[in-house]
Amino acid sequence: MTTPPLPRAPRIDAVFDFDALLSEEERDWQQKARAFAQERILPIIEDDFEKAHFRRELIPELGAAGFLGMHLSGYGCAGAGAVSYGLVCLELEAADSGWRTFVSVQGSLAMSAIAKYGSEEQKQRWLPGMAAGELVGCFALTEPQGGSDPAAMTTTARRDGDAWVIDGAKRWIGLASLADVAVVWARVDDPSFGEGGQAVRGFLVPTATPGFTATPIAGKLSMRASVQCDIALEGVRLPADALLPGARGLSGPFGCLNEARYGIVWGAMGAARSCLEAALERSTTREVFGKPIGANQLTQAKLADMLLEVEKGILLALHLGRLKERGALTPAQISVGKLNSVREALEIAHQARTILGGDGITGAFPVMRHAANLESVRTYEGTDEIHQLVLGRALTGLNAF
Ligand code: TGC
Repeated sequence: MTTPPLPRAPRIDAVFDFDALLSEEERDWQQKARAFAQERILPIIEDDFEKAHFRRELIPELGAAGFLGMHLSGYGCAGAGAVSYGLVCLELEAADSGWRTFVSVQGSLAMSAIAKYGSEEQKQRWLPGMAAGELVGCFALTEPQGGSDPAAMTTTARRDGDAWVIDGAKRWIGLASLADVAVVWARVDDPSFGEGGQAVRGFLVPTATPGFTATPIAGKLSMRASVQCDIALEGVRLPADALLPGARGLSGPFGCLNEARYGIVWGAMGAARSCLEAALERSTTREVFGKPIGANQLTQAKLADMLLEVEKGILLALHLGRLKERGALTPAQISVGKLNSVREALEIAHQARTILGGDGITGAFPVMRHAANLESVRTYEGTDEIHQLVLGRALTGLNAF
């Protein structure tokens, strides 16, 4: 007797009519990013992850698609809405967190810093090339002793005549070894904060400047298809106009982190959706004990719980996106989204792996790659604990840092 064909898994995004909540322009961005992910990233990503290879030649293609700094206006940027940007993050991260991270570092961090705090000359010099993917930027905030407390920064910039001289070290800086320009945050003497006062200021450092060295961090078991670096800054001498005039104090870099964290709220749900799709497909195509594994109650309970969190996470992301478009999104709300999306995406990846059985640990499925990547996403842009404490402070009014 031949076994009848098993039913095909339905598309997850058809379960709720999420697309009905989007404008035509938003759906266009979603479709463009989904096509890019499927045609340009998915065919090569397992191999790149295995070989720890970053495929630099895709950068101009991301620029041509309009994804780089797409939420910014002017200077060659697309001027898209926050929801459109979020949908692009989701679709790219459904392929791999490394490529969503590229778009985040370039657009949400480096380009946002220049757009928010740069002079007109700085914007003209850097933004059009970065939007086109001809120039790459990085964002150097985190230091080797830890990333959670940027107020403990030790990198300094001092005046020497008309010049600035920067000394220090940064770690876990995405794209630094490929970058043309680094947005470097450093401590500067600032008498406006009283005698001996200091402020954190941002500098645009062309990476060809003597004294700037970026070294890719080897041995990563996560984000293997992207590049994170150590940076050494040894007597890096810059002209006076390297300073970003519009940022003074930690609210400068935090303003950019808000942008990147917002993208993660969406992006992590892309990784989660990809894991659920893999588990769902396997549930209807793999038989154990004479029936599809998806016919078992325990498997269905797992799938239902996964669906619940993907749908809730995407709806939360949409709500935050609409708030952002109204200019009403607060850092505490972003913390809710970042904490929830990454935590739930990781749980979904782990549950999906159990449904895939032994094959789930291989590169035949994207699930272990997503799980490994999400460990990085959980840590950067504010750990779970940082976001819990931001929310604890918002609830109690008491600072527990
Ligand atoms: P505090 O020192 O009291 O405040 C400093 C100033 O910053 C303001 N601020 C914010 N402004 C805008 N958005 C936010 N989310 C902000 N959070 C704080 C604050 O109002 C104050 O302004 P002002 O004008 O009064 O001076 O700091 P805090 O107590 O508010 O914050 C403490 C804490 C722990 C929440 C903060 O330090 C924090 O968020 N820590 C986590 C930092 C983090 O996410 N690090 C990872 C960065 S990831 C990275 O660098 C890699 S880039 C990605 C890559 O390259 O791959």
